[in-house]
Amino acid sequence: MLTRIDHIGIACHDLDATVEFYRATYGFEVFHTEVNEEQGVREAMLRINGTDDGGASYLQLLEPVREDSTVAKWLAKNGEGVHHIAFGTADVDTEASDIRDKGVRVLYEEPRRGSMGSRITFLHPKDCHGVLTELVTSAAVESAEH
Ligand code: CMX
Ligand code: CO
Repeated sequence: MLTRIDHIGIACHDLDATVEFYRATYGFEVFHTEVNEEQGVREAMLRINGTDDGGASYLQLLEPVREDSTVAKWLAKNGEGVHHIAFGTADVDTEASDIRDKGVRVLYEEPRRGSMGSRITFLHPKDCHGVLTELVTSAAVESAEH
């Protein structure tokens, strides 16, 4: 079961400037930052709402750290903007396999490491009416269940 919108991924050229826009305009503060080398991004998670990790959702601001990263490629083609949406689930492995069985391309054989110790995978945008879709099981859910 997909239980919530975990985050919206937004691609930007300048992470610090984009973080400052969200702070100055909406009052959203940075909850977490990290570099994910595998994904080729430096990212800031801005937490919105929710009183704990189970209820919150995030904006994930993404700046490429390599020319050949997927986000760099996307920015060169589209400019800044919404890059993907991410649904939260307690069990990304089962969700991914159920969705694969429906004929949607799941990009990774096994979920990979995402923000804040989460496990993530992606569905091909061409199989999702143009929306790059991520499935996420947060570290909080993982540790509560295992
Ligand atoms: N949203 C919607 N459509 C997208 C897209 C996106 N974010 N990225 C690519 N596409 C479309 C392209 O427009 C293109 O369509 P056309 O053929 O009609 O022009 C098609 O998909 C192929 O795109 P491409 O530019 O040739 O790019 P690739 O096939 O090399 O890569 C994808 C596309 C989805 C496989 C790749 O971006 C990917 O592996 N994404 C998952 C990983 C990721 O996005 N990581 C960054 C975020 C990390 C995080 O969230 O933690
Ligand atoms: Co994401």
